Amino acid sequence: MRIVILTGAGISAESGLGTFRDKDGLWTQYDLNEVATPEGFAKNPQLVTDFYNARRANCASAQPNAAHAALARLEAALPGQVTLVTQNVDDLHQRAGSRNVIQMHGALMSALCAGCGHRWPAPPVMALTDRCPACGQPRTRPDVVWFGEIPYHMDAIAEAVETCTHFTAIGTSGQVYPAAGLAAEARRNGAHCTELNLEPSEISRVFQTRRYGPASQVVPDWVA
Ligand code: BV8
Repeated sequence: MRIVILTGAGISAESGLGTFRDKDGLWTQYDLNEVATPEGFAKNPQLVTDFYNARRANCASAQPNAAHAALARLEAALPGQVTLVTQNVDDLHQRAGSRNVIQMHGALMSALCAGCGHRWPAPPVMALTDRCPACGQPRTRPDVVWFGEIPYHMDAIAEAVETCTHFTAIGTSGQVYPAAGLAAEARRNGAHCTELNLEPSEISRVFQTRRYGPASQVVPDWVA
C-alpha cells in the first residue's frame, strides 16, 4: 500500500491558525496580490515581512491537533508507505511527529536569501536588514511559494502521486494549482481517492470516498 496525503489549511484550523478562503479567512483580511506574490514583495517588502512575522508568531503559539497526531500515528504504523504532502507553511505536522513531510508551498520557519538561494531557520521576527549567513547580502525573504512561483519538490510529489494506491485530501478547498490537480492525477493512475473536509471542496467529484466534518474528528476516525 502507498498512501499520499495532501493537507491544506483546514487541518490546522482547529489549532487556531486561519484558513484562507473561509468566511473570515486570511484572503478576506489581506489582498493576496499584496502579500503572497513576488510583485507584492517587490512593491512593499515590509508589509509582506510583517504578514509572515505575524503568521510565524501565531504558528509558534499554536499546537498540533488530533488530526495532525492521527497522521503521525498512521505514518508510524505503516513505515515507508505514507507520503504527506502539505500546502501548509506551518510546522504542525512535524511537531505532531510526522517525518516524511513535503512542504510544497514552503515553510514559515525557514528564511531564504533572494540573492544566493541559501536557506536557514527563520528568526521569530524577520527584518529586511537581516543578512544572509552564507553570502552576507541583505536580501532575506520568507521561504514560501507565492502565486506565480513554482512549488517545491514537484518531482518527488509527481512520483508519489503516480505510484500511490490511495490518495487522501484533508482540509483543502481544492482551488490552488498544481496542488488541486493532484487528486485527479492519482485517480487517473488508479488510486482510491478520499476527501476529508469540513464541506465539499471544488474538486469533490474526483473522490470515491468523502467524509465531512471537523478534521479533529474525521481524520482520527479515518486513520483508526
Ligand atoms: C504555479 C503561500 C506555475 C504561502 C500560497 C496567474 C499567474 C501564475 C499562476 C497562476 C495564475 N492564475 C492561476 C495560477 C495558478 C495559481 C493558482 O492556482 N491560483 C488560484 C488562486 C486560481 N497557482 C500558482 O501560482 C502556483 N504556482 O502555478 O506556478 C507552475 C506550476 C507547476 C509547475 C510549473 C509551473 C503557486 C501556488 C502557491 C501559492 N501560495 N500560499 C502562504 O502564505 O501560505 S497558496 C495558499 O492557498 C496556501 O498555500 C494554501 O495552502 C493554499 C490552498 O488553500 P487551502 O489550504 O485549500 O485553504 P483554503 O482556505 O482555500 O481552504 C480550507 C479548506 O479547509 C476549506 O475547504 C474548508 O472547508 C476546510 N476547513 C475549514 N475548517 C476545517 C476544514 N476542514 C476540516 N476541518 C476543519 N476544522
